[in-house]
Amino acid sequence: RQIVAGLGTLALATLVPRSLWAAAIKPDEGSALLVIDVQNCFLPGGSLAVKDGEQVVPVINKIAKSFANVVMTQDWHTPGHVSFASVHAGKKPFETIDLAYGKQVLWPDHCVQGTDGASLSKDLAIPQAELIIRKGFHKDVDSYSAFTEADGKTTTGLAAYLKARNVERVFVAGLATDFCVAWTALDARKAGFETYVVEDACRGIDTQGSLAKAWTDMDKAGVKRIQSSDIG
Ligand code: VGL
Ligand code: ZN
Repeated sequence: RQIVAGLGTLALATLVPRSLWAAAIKPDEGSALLVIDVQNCFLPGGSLAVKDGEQVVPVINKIAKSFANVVMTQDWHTPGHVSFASVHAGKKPFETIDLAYGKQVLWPDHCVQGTDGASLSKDLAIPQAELIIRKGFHKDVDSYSAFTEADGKTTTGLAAYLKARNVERVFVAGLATDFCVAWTALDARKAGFETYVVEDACRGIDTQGSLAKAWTDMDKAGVKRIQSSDIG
């Protein structure tokens, strides 16, 4: 009997769109959407363009309508930032170096403070967004995560902000899945938030296996992987 019921569920799950059988996730007052780094540098024509990055914008605009709380982040580097390959003699973008706080991937110059490349996409349509967290503004420390810089200890203040506003659940979307989205989601778990990553509202860079590793790490940490169609 149980086996028959199990097969029935399986058949239902494969034949009927998930949105019709899975309980929809309804963001409430205790939920926040974190929109990560949807900035010109990571979009087509940008210096660190993420493949198909522009495709996240309409998806994020749509799900944002379900959220009372939306926080956006902005990668915000000094000129000559330590994460730029251009400041390390003989190094090229996507190579790595060892810094005091650990391994650092080196990137093309991107998201320099005050430049057009650092601006949020003009196609984002989220007027209720309440806070923009800038990160990576210390010249010698990178910060993929919206919560904690790459030294593992300097906080951006985001966890305290969300807790002060009684947020218990965060939904993460944006660019790039395997760097700023993943690090943000992992830190959200460490800070005690129920954490969802909206897969189709993100795109990855995928260098040296980084995308598969990010999903494995997030899965292990209890991050829930969902689709935008699960929300509503
Ligand atoms: C990012 C690489 C360097 C990101 C930021 O937003 O994922 N990736 N800086
Ligand atoms: Zn960066």
